[in-house]
Amino acid sequence: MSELQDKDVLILKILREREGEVVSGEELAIILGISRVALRKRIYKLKEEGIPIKVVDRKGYVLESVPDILIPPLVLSELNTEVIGTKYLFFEVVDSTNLLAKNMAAKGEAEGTVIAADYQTKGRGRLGRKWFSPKGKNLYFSVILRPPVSAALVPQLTMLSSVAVCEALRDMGVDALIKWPNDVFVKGRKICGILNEMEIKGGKVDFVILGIGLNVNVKEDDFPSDLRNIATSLSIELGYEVSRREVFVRILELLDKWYVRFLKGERKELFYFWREHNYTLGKRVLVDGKLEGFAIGVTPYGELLIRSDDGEVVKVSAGDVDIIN
Ligand code: BT5
Repeated sequence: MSELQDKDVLILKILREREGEVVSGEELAIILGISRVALRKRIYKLKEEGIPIKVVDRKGYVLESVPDILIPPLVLSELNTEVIGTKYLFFEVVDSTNLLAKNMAAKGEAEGTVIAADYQTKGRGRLGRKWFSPKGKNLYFSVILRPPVSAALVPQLTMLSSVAVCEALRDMGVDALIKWPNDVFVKGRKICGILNEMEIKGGKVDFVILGIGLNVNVKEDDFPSDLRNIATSLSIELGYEVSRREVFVRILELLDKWYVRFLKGERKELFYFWREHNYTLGKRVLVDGKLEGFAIGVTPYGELLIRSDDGEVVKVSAGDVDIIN
């Protein structure tokens, strides 16, 4: 976190700890080690960014409520992680957070940087498909990682992303399951899509982008007709509006937890979680419209094992899976 961001985060932490109470400018300025004029400037900037801090004449500042926005000082004031979110950037609109993250990573942006947007004009799925990304309702973000592992282990990061999202949703009481290789489903409908992209340089993994799109507050009517019967959102499932920021922070914290374990080589639990909350295993599936059989397992490298009707077991490392029953 930059020093500039640091001070804004601290202001918000203090005001939020004492929500509804007037905190004097003098006290805040002393804690932050800045002048009262400099403090005032920061407060007005935070107000411009959408945080409703009330200035009480000659008394100080009070935060009465916190809106559901994703600006860095607010997100960072709630986030408790080791690697993921060490730097966080938020944009009102981008073409695709994955494209932006890829460009930034290619220019050397550090591991752990998170890039989010309020909406995307060219949200991307796999194989050139589109990701429906309306404004102000959902989460669209990308994480830059530089794992010091061989490319063969990178598919485990897809597992890791879907596990983190699935765990966050299950903690909220939603019956989320992981559909191989990169989706999170609730009651047979897609709630989250994950697009992980890898760049290799000199035979080594240069960076990996984890791109996550989660439907949070879209209503059924908001979906285009082709998605209405196959997609869902947290608010549809829970019956109430959900704080995007709360879910975002929780997912980042879980990504961090699983990533730190991954780096230490502790991958068994990830595998167990992935298997236990799996939507694909044990089902009859059709892969890429041509290979039909039972999904019987997954390898440590994230490949799906299909037993076809003639008894042959086939490993699939990428593809689209339709569940037949
Ligand atoms: C995915 O692709 O599921 C990966 C989606 C990743 C989106 C995130 S958002 C942040 C980051 N920046 C990006 O530009 N992308 C990532 P795939 O498995 O190919 O699925 C795409 C298919 O999902 C589409 O063809 C639709 O059928 C369906 N779909 C599109 N938008 C959806 C949505 N919002 N909710 C549910 N399903 C959707």
